[in-house]
Amino acid sequence: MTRPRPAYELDEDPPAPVPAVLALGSNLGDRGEMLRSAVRALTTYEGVRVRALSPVVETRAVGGPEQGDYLNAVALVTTSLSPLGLLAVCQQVQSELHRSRTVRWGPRTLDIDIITFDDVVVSSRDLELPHPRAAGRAFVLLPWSRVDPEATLVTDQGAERIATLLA
Ligand code: PH2
Ligand code: MG
Ligand code: MG
Repeated sequence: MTRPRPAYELDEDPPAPVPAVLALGSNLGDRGEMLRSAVRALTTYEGVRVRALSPVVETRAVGGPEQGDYLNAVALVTTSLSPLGLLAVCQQVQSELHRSRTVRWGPRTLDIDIITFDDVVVSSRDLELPHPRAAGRAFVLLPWSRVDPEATLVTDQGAERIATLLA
């Protein structure tokens, strides 16, 4: 199946604001305050509107070394930024909040990942959309399903309802 190409490139702003889904996680320090600060910081960016927030869920760490439980949440946003522009905002918020993470998959004060960006499906060196591991991650799907029960995610098997993926 060939998909229509998105009307814009990874570094090109969409012609009108588009929906995107962000996943937030923290398992170091004051985890709840870290997630709240992250959302507050996101709202200060001109090109990003936070539309809805999921409940915060506590989850066992998946992968990596032995580490503490995470608090995870999902934010539904609309953005007038390009995919790479939104990624830069996520990275800037992480560094504004002094993200600390020493090992890949290891404990971190804050992680913000783009899960979906409009209907863009792309695999580039800088960014993969949708997030390549989201479909298998309950710590993303569970909070997402709480804030948007009807959401779907494009996987290798095509678009799947996240409720189905979660089950
Ligand atoms: N993030 C990871 C690896 N493992 N586990 C949970 N429960 N929550 C996370 O946010 C998480 C993880 C890498 O980003
Ligand atoms: Mg992550
Ligand atoms: Mg990340």
